[in-house]
Amino acid sequence: MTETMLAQMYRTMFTMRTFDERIHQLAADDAIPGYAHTYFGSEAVATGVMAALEPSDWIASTYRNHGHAIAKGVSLNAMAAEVYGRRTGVCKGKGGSMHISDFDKGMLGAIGIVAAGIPLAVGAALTAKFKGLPWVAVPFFGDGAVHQGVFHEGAGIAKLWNLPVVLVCENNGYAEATATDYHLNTKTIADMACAYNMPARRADGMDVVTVYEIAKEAVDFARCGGGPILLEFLSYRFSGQYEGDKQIYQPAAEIEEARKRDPIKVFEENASTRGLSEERLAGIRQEVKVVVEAAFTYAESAPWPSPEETLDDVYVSYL
Ligand SMILES: Cc1ncc(C[n+]2csc(CCOP(=O)(O)OP(=O)(O)O)c2C)c(N)n1
Ligand SMILES: [Mg+2]
Repeated sequence: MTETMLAQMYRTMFTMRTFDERIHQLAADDAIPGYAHTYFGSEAVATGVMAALEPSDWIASTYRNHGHAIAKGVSLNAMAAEVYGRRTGVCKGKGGSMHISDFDKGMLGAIGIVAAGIPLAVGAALTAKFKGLPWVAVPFFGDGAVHQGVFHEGAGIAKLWNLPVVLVCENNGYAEATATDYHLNTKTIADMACAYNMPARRADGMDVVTVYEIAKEAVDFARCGGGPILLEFLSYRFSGQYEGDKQIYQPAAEIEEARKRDPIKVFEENASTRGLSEERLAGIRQEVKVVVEAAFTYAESAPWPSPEETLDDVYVSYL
């Protein structure tokens, strides 16, 4: 892996962290409408997987989508404006934090309904197969999503039709207040793939380089006609389920233990052996802070949609 690629990964992870720290504060101040969900603890997953994708590949996401959107290259200004509900938002202010989508960047959509991104990505993969396009489609979903019917429908049909899908499960230890160990019937999520005769990998989701290497192999496999594959990455949800959740069900010692493997810290600890100096990292952090701050400044003064536009782009017109 080149120094430029590693530096870019650090920049992406630090952008996610800085963006969501701002969201955390805005939600606490009641300055943004609607629910917000932060991605603290899983930054390495979206970053590593996206580094293995081509710009023309597709992803689908969840309400916890800011990290995915940032890694897929969605404009920070347009994301911040969206969170504020402004007209210049990426969905013209109609979606808010939970529903960021940008087809131009291959971001099919973030959806509040658990697991609902899976069939969207499988659909994109079906299009690729029909049209002979070299796309790979990646739905990101949580550990809780594997109990939804559409996870099984998506996995089943993707395998049956040999579609280029890389199913990426972010096992962050909790589905709302329920610990993963408590809600799973199988020992691991990766184990579920055998029901669909699908290959699977389970790996550390805190080290971005590990995530990248595993994702790259899986993406190449799917793109070359190998069919779908399930990846389970182990991370940890440092934040509550949503902004405002007090996390009373997550033991303090468990959070503290998990924070020792904070993906940004893990990267920084290994940076020098990977050829990146502390000065280089500090420079990246400085640049990121300026760019993220500028995005929120832009958003705060962006125009509101007018009342007449309320229903525009909400419903599809086939006329
Ligand atoms: C179909 C559906 N059922 C229930 C909910 C309520 N809900 C929102 S988030 C969530 C937990 C999902 O956990 P997980 O898939 O592990 O994702 P995480 O929040 O940990 O990223 C639930 C049950 C929902 N949004 N959609
Ligand atoms: Mg979860």
